[in-house]
Amino acid sequence: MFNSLSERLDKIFRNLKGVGYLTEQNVKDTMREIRLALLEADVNFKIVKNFIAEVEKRSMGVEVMKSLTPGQQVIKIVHEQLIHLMDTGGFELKTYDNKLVKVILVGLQGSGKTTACAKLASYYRKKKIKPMLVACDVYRPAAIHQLQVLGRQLDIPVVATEDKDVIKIAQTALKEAERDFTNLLIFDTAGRLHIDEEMMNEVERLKAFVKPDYIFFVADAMTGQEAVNVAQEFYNKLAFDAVILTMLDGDARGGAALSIKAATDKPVAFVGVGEKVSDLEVFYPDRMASRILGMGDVLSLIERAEEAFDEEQAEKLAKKMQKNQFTLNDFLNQLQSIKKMGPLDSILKMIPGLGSKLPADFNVDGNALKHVEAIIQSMTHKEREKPEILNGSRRLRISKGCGRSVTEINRLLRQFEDMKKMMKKMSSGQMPKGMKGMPNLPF
Ligand SMILES: Nc1nc2c(ncn2[C@@H]2O[C@H](COP(=O)(O)OP(=O)(O)O)[C@@H](O)[C@H]2O)c(=O)[nH]1
Ligand SMILES: [Mg+2]
Repeated sequence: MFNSLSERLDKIFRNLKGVGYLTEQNVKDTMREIRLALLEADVNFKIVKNFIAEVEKRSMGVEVMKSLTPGQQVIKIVHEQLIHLMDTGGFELKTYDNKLVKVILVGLQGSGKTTACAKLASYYRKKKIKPMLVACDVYRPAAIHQLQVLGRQLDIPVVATEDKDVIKIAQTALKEAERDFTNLLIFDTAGRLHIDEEMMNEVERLKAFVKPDYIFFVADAMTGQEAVNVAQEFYNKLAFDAVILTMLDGDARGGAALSIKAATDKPVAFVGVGEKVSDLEVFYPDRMASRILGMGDVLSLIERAEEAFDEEQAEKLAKKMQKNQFTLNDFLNQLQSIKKMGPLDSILKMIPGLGSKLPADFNVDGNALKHVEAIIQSMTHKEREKPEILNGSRRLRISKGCGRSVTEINRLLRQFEDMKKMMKKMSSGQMPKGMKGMPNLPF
């Protein structure tokens, strides 16, 4: 899928190969190509404009990672930006086994609503939820029949009456749902080929009466630029909660997936990937971004390069440890990048032969860490590089600065020295058996 877009980007980045660094000009050239590719893939032009501006801004400011080529660096940014654009913000259709949740599906005719109703019902029944379907597409007898067939196939009840008024059908459905202890009531509605006042008003009335917990807008991934207008009109009238994007198994282009979220700020929650009732998947922006780029190999390469980047840094530190040049500044840097790089234990694990010898319960107390950080931050740069200059009056000043006692500062410095000695020993291969000589770490 998304063939043209992925091929297009592939070609652009092939052209970028061999360029040593990202200049203003080659970022501009690349952005022009990406803009064309996205437009060709039917992404709405306004969304393309914002997207490009954002990617360009990020590309210009960024330092090209040593382990990436400039082309890969741009792909990384485009990929991240695509994910950002399609972010679901943690959207989830919440169901309960002791409470009724009501859902209405809306969208144009042929977008896959009726099929999606059955898919959703089947999906949630697997989660021990009791679904029921409601046929509110009163204009086409075939549509009612279609839902009934799907319901029979799944052994899920379908409410279908002779009424021509959707409110009457909904009334019946709500009663039956209550009697049946249903947890999930899914309303299928009529769609037209184009936006239509009458149809919109009908769904609005249904919404007012049913008071649904969720409204899903069902969109065909094959619809291009038009998807944005349709989504926006539906959103203005009905304020839907999320999108089900169908036909993603076909030759669909990227447009709708990218555009609807940006236009309505409502996330894609599910994707339809086939005609069978089991062909429903939860939407993952990162997977979709990878599919849009069609560059699985390149992306995994980038991931590996990023890991290598972390390892590079860690190796530098390990060398410093070996040479006994590890300072309080390095230590502070480590503390501060704990979230990103993993804590000191991960650095220690980088030292050849040590990783397997660390005790299993080797971990770090978050609060103690904050105190250590505060103490080091109250030192001058020079003090951190050469802690031996820390005399009594300096220690008193630091104590006042960080609100920790001098005793605590003394303990930290003693432990840091012990730790350094230990690191040197360990990294030169003189590991004490079973970590018996392990000093108390400052946390
Ligand atoms: N390939 C494919 N076909 C689908 C998908 N969802 C629905 N369809 C088919 O698209 C056609 C229209 O679907 P339908 O549910 O009747 O659309 P509605 O008019 O919105 O209710 C039917 O032939 C479905 O089998 C999908 O995700 N992939
Ligand atoms: Mg239908």
